[in-house]
Amino acid sequence: MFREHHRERIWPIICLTVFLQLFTAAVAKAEDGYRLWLRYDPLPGEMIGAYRPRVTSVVVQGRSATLDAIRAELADGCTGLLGGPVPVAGGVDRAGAVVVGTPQSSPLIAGLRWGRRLAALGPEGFLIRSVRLGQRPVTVIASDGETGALYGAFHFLRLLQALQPIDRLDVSQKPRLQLRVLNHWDNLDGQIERGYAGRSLWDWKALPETVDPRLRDYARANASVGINGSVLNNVNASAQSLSADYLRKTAAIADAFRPYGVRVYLSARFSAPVELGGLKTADPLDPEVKAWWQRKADEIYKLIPDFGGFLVKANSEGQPGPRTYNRSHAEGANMLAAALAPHKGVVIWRAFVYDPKPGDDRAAAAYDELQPFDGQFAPNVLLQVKNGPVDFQPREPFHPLFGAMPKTQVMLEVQITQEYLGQSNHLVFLAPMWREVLDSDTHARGPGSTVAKVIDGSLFGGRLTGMAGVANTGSDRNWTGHHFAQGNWYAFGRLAWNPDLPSRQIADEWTRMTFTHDPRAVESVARIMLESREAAVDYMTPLGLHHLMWAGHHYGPQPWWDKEPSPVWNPVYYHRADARGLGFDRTKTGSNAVSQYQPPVRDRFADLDTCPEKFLLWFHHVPWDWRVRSGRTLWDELALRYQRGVDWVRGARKSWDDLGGVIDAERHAAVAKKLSVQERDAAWWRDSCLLYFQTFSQRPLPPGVEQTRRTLREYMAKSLLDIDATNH
Ligand code: GCW
Repeated sequence: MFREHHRERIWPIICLTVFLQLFTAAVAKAEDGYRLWLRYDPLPGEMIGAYRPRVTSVVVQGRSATLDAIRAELADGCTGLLGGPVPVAGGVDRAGAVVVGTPQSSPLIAGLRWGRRLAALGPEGFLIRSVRLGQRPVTVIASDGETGALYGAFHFLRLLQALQPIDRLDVSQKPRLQLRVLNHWDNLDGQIERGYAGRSLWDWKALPETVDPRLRDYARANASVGINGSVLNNVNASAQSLSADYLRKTAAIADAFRPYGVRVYLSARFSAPVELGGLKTADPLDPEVKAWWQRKADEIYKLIPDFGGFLVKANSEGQPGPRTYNRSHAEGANMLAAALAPHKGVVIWRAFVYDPKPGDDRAAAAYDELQPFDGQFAPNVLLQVKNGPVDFQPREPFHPLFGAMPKTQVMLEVQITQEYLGQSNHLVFLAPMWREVLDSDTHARGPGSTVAKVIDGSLFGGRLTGMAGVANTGSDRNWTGHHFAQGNWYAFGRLAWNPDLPSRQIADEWTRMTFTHDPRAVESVARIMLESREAAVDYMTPLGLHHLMWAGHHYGPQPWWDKEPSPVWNPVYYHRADARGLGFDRTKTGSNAVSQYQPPVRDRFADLDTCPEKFLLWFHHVPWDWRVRSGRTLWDELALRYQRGVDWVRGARKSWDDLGGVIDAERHAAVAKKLSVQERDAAWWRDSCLLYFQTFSQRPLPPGVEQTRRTLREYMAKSLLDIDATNH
């Protein structure tokens, strides 16, 4: 009787509890983008059915921070993806175990005697194989190093997430590049230079006592795509970051990243011996300066034994450097390299230097300044070269230094954050842009001498290799501001791991991991992504135009601007429009920057008839009535390209709208809103550029190009950023 009575009273409580649980589950599942591509939501039912017997338990023998991370990631990941518990087990007690580790950590793996194969793949490489252990079919993920085992675990999860077969696995991978590094342009006050996704993830005030748990997720995300380094502070560096106080804070971050194989690096201000050490000079040949850096290096490595090294922006845009003391870049880099060498640290020296001397071509400056020093850099120095010779434009030809420094370890720098590409408002998938530079043929050792082969060391040799990406992450809940900008972080990691990976594959796997498995939707989203960069080039800077962005913040167009103190910060410097035509003559009759390329490349670019149309106005000043390949005049073609860019955004909006029922409502709405801004911006770009260039061409807009909506004066009055509060 009592029981019955009790039951009646307890029912409403049970209902309430169930309701609350469902409610919290729904809230927890908020699609705010925080989970990135590591969502681990249940896969389609038929795939769960296929995978289930092959993924029954997770066996990670041994203990260490990395092994614990592997165990947790695999158990969570498999449990989530397969819609039911995949327990952690101590040994192989059933078919379908997933066994992970190194020969050192795992007797099971040691027993397989894969030592030689594993050694050949190195501590970051891995094998994933379907084998039998004690008659039971299992999957083994093995590496010579724990980080490699972690990468293997993420690779296995990615196979599931991309619905790939896992029954007869024989995967063998190792990274093609050694340094796969994010460059954070984060200032110590929490602001991010060229950051569009909130504030810095590093809370310097709270460190080292409090380490934001979010840093673990940051490190996980990086490890999941093989990123193994993170430069914490802006290349426009404050010496403060090398002070004892800040080094302790950096050490706390390094501790949080270490289990995930992410090493920290710091940008070093070249004048730190003066600012921090009270020395009179930072001359790299001064013995006291050398000794100061050596002591600093010793101090750092005591706190952070696996510290990666220094990134240096020297004598560029007001930064101090060896040139200040009449020393060369090589002398500056080698002095720092000597301080780091005993600790196995590296110096990453940036090639982004340009001297704004009147009459110089900015695109030629880095080559002039650095190429003569080929062969003079110490063995632990890498030269970090931006993809193109100017500055992260929507399109640039590859940087001529890639084909011109055979005796130097050259690494590639790309910009993940979209400084010149619509910041966090425009959907622009950057893998195709990076592919374009990686696939560019420098002809340095005959045909086939691609930039990818230069940076992976296979063309010129070289012990150290790498690729850097200027990060697009920040404190925004979805990490990158635009949901699709996550795809650029992802793509950077995947390409740094394997610079041959097709953009299509990257787009496809990211879409499945991040949004949906619906085949129609995957197709449509991947198509939008793959077309987006070309579209941005069309509506911003078609046919080789560049640097037309609003001065300072670089959002929106300002082709008319000529008021910056340095001529090379003015758009008019780059487009050179006049009554005759448009474009920068970089051939013999102009700056002759084209001569910095190897002869076959140089000749192709220098000849108006063979120059690829996408670089036409980069290398040539072209008459308005010049007939381009379509048979149209330059002016008509230019106008139609701008229109094509706008039309593309309209089409993308429609395609996205059609996915309304397939993509979750929260992210669908957020992206839709951004796409509407992108359409407005694209039309704004078209109208202001065409109206302005028309003042030179004096020709009407061809049929098919919409009439402009405002007057040139109105476009000149305010930047898009000023009329738009949604971009932060
Ligand atoms: O792209 C330009 C940016 C600067 C940046 C510089 C660089 C960190 O406008 O903000 O400074 O390049 O790469 O050093």
